[in-house]
Amino acid sequence: MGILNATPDSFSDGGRFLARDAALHHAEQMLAAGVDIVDIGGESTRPGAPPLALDEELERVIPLVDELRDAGVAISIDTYKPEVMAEALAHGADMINDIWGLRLPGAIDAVAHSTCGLCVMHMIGDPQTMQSDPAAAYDDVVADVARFLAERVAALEAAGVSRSRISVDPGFGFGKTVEQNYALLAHLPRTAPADLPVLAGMSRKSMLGAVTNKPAPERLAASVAAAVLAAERGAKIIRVHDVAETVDALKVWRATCAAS
Ligand code: 7PM
Repeated sequence: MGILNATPDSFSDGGRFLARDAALHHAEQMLAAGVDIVDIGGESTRPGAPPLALDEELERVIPLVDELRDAGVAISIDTYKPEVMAEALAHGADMINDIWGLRLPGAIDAVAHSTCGLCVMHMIGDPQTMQSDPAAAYDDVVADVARFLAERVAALEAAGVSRSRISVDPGFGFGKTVEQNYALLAHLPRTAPADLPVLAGMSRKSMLGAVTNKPAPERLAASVAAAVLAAERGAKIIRVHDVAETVDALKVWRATCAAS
């Protein structure tokens, strides 16, 4: 899954992909590099970031859905707003990726009657408050995340959503300490119901900066390493900025799997 920022204030792309043409160019590069899913995000979820107005998010996201709908790639929408979900699905989006785990009022209703794929992510608090005291937020981070994700899956199934549509994500960097993020990576299979695909998103995140001592633009090698470690632990979808490099690394991992 390649990240397509339709936001002017993302911490690692610094607004370079604000312009629609630039976003489309970026999408084409990801397609050429072998991406399977393009994840379009209109709102930065940077800790402390102000929420984006609905109209503005729609204006950033929907034209990209229209442009990429027939490009031969699955389109995912990174949003927690039910109105954006509904509008993107009406325009042909294939998947909804919600950092709020479809917890906001109306979110489940917005997706229940479609056949789109879903990603349910774990997050404690909200993007403004989640890093306030992550160390104290869990008994056992792996068990707590697993319980949360199982509950969200149950809520979706109770609303009539088929399990076959759902993927789950421990939410790296969303209200976790560095140690907690690495515990989730180390024990990735235990964070999720065994039958559901796991999505892992660590690309350029601060858990990588914490051990390499490098800023976001210099976390490529660390991001690729994290992607391979997640794949090795069963992740089926890896959310990344650097598609070409990650695809190469995963080819090496897959060739090794095939030989073992
Ligand atoms: C600022 C801070 C900008 C954080 C962007 C981010 C995930 C996601 C994001 C993830 C799923 C980023 C995050 N992260 N969706 N959306 N899983 N499913 O670093 O880990 O890309 S936004």
